[in-house]
Amino acid sequence: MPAVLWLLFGVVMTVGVGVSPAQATRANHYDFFIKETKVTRLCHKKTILAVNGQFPGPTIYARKGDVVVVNVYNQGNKNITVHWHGVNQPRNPWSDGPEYITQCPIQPGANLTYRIIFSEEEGTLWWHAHSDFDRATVHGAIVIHPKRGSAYPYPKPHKEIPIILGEWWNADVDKLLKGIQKTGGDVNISDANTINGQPGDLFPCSKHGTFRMLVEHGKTYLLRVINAGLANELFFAVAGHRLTVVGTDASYLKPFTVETIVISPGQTTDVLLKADRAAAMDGSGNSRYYMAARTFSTNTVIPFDNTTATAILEYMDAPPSTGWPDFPNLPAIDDIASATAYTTQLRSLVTKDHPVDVPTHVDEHMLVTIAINVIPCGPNRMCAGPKGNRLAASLNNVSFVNPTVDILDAYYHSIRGVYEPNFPNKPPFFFNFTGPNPQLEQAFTKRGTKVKVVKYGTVVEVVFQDTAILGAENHPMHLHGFSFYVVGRGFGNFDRNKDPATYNLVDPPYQNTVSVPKAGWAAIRFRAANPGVWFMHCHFERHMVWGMETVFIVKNGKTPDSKMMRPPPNMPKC
Ligand SMILES: *[C@@H]1O[C@H](CO)[C@@H](O)[C@H](O)[C@H]1NC(C)=O
Ligand SMILES: *[C@@H]1O[C@H](CO)[C@@H](O)[C@H](O)[C@H]1NC(C)=O
Ligand SMILES: *[C@@H]1O[C@H](CO)[C@@H](O)[C@H](O)[C@H]1NC(C)=O
Ligand SMILES: *[C@@H]1O[C@H](CO)[C@@H](O)[C@H](O)[C@H]1NC(C)=O
Ligand SMILES: *[C@@H]1O[C@H](CO)[C@@H](O)[C@H](O)[C@H]1NC(C)=O
Ligand SMILES: *[C@@H]1O[C@H](CO)[C@@H](O)[C@H](O)[C@H]1NC(C)=O
Ligand SMILES: [Cu+2]
Repeated sequence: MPAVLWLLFGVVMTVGVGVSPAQATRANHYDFFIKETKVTRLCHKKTILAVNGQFPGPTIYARKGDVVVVNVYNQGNKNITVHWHGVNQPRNPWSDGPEYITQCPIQPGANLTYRIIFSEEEGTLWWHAHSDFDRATVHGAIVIHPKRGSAYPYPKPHKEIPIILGEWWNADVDKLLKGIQKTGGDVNISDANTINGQPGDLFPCSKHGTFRMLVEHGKTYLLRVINAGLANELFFAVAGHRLTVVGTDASYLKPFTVETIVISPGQTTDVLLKADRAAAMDGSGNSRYYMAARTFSTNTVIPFDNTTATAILEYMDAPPSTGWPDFPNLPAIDDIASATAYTTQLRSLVTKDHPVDVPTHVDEHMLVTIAINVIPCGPNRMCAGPKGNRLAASLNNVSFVNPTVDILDAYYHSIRGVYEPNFPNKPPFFFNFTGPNPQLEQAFTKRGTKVKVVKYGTVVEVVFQDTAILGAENHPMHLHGFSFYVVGRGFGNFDRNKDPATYNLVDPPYQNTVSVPKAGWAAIRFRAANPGVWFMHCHFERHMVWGMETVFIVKNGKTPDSKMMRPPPNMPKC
């Protein structure tokens, strides 16, 4: 493409504006107006739901330990809720957000004040709609700076840039959901992966919007990378630059340097990038470098979005170069070995200021199998799932059914018949979970609204076990209300006699979303010292809609500060 045009567009294109900690001292109050907003991507004009007319939505800034108030006004045409992903919300499930789990939806014309109580989180998180598929467009970054007077455990970056990875559908996402609810079939793949809402200039009609990050030579930048996508784990890299990973899910890591990061829906990754390309300065090489995000698929048998989203890193003080920007080397779409090598490097920082508290004894062991399933078609229905059934998904062979009154309200007010307190600690029977060709009858699942009730302070270990039922693949499992230590991860069937010996109880990563490996397992530990009702679900949106989830109810403790807060006024009614 002609360089002159490029430069011309450059002036009007979105420029990555970083916010340094010093600038981020706004009042801790935000107004979110959710409404239909017209946008154009891939030459398609479309109306999406968006917050304050922005896509992605506004960034929330806080300091560690702050309380942030967000007034959400539903000026759209459908029910909605908002979730503050990765914020523990101690004692305050009321503001957590998942529809029919902790609240009834905010109906059109109504509003709700969310109180977001930050505690231990420091780094990057994000917020998103937690109803239907609306988080496809209703999402944004949460940046949590250290407390005033404390510093990052790494050299202060020159600027900080949120990099929100997402997915774009030309179709209306609401129609996608309605479609699968009708047919029982799978969701159409997205038309593009995106970086900060843009597919990038490799796509038609996408030059103007392509996200550009201007850098000065010699300076270091903090990229706050978020995977807000619905269906794709992603590889992300920046041509010509290595990335030093310093945090994930608002918790610091021992720094390590890589060419490519892997990030699952729900996860965040903070990376430092040093703008150190001398060639850019002497004009002998490029002054522009593509950053790129592409799907990491562990089940290429099913359709997946095989597109590459790009943005551009550009040296603002270098002579302009004329050619195409350099392109990063990304691992192959299905390169599980690369992804595993990356994930194995995640280790908590562990310093005096950032200690870990890994539970060494466990009160309650849970083995939770993950499966894609079917449910029988039923009369007079179209059934586009395998063998004329409807697709479903389960944990321990229970496919979760959303109630019509929220579970938190039912728990708090002792309303009977909304949920059953008997989510099982293990699958109904043991077989070679990861072996080939499970029997078709194993593909059927029970359905129910079963929750797991634990006493305050219980140390819970959950071993997630992927199964090969209707196809093994990675699953990004997310827990509300807690971060957890990912103490182990492996392939094959979890062996309770051998595998715990491989656990990392010294410096495991502290995350809110773990990618359970395809035909493998992941072990997490957390102390249930947060009373409330907390959702746990796969962060692949269609798996969640199919029922791959359950709920933890953590009972009140004995002291006042181990009891749930009282409900705020004006919780929406069902
Ligand atoms: C917000 O909702 C409350 C009822 O929950 C209502 O009283 C109030 O007027 C609403 N505020 C606005 C600005 O719409
Ligand atoms: C999904 O894709 C199929 C095949 O391309 C198409 O016929 C259908 O309209 C799409 N569904 C939606 C909701 O866009
Ligand atoms: C993905 O697309 C590229 C071309 O962009 C093609 O070479 C490759 O074979 C595709 N991969 C799959 C698994 O479809
Ligand atoms: C389970 O199946 C896998 C894949 O075929 C096989 O490698 C493994 O040995 C089996 N495990 C057991 C315990 O049979
Ligand atoms: C799950 O439950 C269904 C329905 O009861 C049953 O048919 C199926 O065999 C069970 N599958 C597994 C893997 O437990
Ligand atoms: C919106 O929420 C209300 C309250 O739960 C519910 O009665 C209604 O059916 C919902 N509307 C839709 C379209 O789901
Ligand atoms: Cu999943």
